[in-house]
Amino acid sequence: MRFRFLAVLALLVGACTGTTSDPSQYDLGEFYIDGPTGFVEDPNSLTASNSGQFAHTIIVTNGDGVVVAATDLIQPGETTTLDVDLTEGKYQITCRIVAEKDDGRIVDHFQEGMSLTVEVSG
Ligand SMILES: [Cu+2]
Repeated sequence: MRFRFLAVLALLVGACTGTTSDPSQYDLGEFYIDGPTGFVEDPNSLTASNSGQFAHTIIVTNGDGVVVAATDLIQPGETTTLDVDLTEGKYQITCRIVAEKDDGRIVDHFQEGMSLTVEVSG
């Protein structure tokens, strides 16, 4: 009887420590934002890691285009956690860096593809 109880406890501990990846983790680079596109409830925070060679940002806008959360510049190799308070609805996560290259060309990270639509369903 005692042995069976220990076996059940071991299963429960295994279930709790089975996942190590952050479910609200986003990866940034040139020029993409990779990460989850749906949440069943407010994730409370988003984590963004910059795997690229340029600085990036995470800007969260709601369905009306209003900014509801934003990071400062995230330097290459850095990870930032952004607190959010998201009600049910669709949001857009974007990087809004607009930089001028040495040759005078303007690079808009949003237009280059750093945009992701995320839905909070409850
Ligand atoms: Cu960017």
